[in-house]
Amino acid sequence: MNGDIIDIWQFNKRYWPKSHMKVIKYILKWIVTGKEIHYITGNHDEMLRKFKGFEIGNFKISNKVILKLDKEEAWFFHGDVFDVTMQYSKWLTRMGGVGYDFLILLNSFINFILEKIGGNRMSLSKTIKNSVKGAVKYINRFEKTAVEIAASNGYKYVVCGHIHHPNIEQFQLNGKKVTYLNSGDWVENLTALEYVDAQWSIYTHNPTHFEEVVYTEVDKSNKELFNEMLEEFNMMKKE
Ligand SMILES: [Mn+2]
Repeated sequence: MNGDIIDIWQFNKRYWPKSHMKVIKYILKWIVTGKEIHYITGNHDEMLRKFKGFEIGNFKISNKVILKLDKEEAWFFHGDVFDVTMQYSKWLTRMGGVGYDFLILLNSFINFILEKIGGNRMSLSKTIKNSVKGAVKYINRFEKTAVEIAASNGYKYVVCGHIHHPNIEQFQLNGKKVTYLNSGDWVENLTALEYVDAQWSIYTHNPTHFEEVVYTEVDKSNKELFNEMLEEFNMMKKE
């Protein structure tokens, strides 16, 4: 999990949908069944950076991870570290953080209006990323920086997130081949990276599949769980 899994700044005690709990349960199930899980910190869950190196069973929190994949080394990190070093353009470097979030908010508002008046939904951030010269430069610069550092350290793969731009691309630098990979996001692209049989690919989720999955299992509400506990205690009190 390559950063920004939980948006701690947006965290709200009163808003914790069952679908979120389901994801946590799923990850817990992986931990219990012995799957190795790395939680890499991002800028939205930067509070967890305090717990860098925390390990419980096969679950580990880190800022970066190096994995051996078929004798080659893959370097994983979120990517917000470049926000400081690139200093390319102030508003663009913040695109991965505040600026992008604002764009998504504005976008959902525009889509809300568009749907009301019978128009088609649109992706503002995709339009901006693909048409604004600076945005394209920002993405290129991000990719280049990652590839340069990966090449000088002898990593074959460099795997990032942060810039909401899914991509798999081969680079050649001073005779060294480096594959740049970006997992994209689950805000608008709904993408993840998969590595199967020594082959990388980008998984794209079909948004129409969400409903089917989320409502198949009947979960108990917090109130139901509390009442269950209450019953247990009441049973204890009986003479
Ligand atoms: Mn980020």
